[in-house]
Amino acid sequence: MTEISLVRGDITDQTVDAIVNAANSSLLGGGGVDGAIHRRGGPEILAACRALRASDYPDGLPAGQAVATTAGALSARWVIHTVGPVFSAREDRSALLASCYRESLRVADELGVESIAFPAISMGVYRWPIEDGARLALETVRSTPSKVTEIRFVLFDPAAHQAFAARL
Ligand code: AR6
Repeated sequence: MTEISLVRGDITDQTVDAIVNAANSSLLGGGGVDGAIHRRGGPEILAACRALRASDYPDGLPAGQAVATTAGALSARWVIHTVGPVFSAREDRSALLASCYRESLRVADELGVESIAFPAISMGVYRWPIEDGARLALETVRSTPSKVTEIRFVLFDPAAHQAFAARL
C-alpha cells in the first residue's frame, strides 16, 4: 500500500529517501525548486549532474525522463531529477508530464527508495495549469505500481496546495 500525502512547504526541508527536482534538460540548475535544491544541497549535486551530462546525456535529459544523483547536504539520500514539459495550449503534452511522475517512481524503485517527495512539476516557470497538473499528478502516481510506501507532494504556494487537496 502506498500512502499519498500533501504538505505545504519547501521540498528541501523534507526528510524522505528521495526528493524529486523539477529540473530543465541541461541538468545544470535554474530557478524555482531547482534553484532551491542546488542552493541547499550544495555543489555535490551540480558536480554529479555535470558527470551525468558527460557520461549519459551529452544533449541533455529529455522531457519526461528521470535520473538520480546524490542529495549532497540535504537530509534526503537522493535527488531524482526530472524534466517536465513546458505547457502548450496548442499541443497536448500530458503524456510527458505523466511520464515524469512514472519515471521518477521507476528510478526510486531501482534505488530501493521507500519515501519520496514530489514538487508540482511544470506548474511554475513551465506554466502548466495547476488544477489540471494536480489531477494528472495524483492520477498518475495512484495508477503506477511501485514499491515506494510514502509519496508526499510538497506544495510551495497556497494555490497549488489547494488544487491538490481538492483532488486528493
Ligand atoms: N519546494 C517546493 N516547491 C517549490 C519550491 C520549493 N523550494 N520552490 C518553488 N516551488 P518551478 P517548473 C514550486 O518553476 O514549472 C527552473 O528554473 C513552484 O511554486 O520550480 O517545472 C528549472 O531549472 C511551482 O508550484 O518548475 C526549469 O528551467 C513548482 O514548484 C524550470 O524552472 C514548480 O515550479 C522548470 O519549471
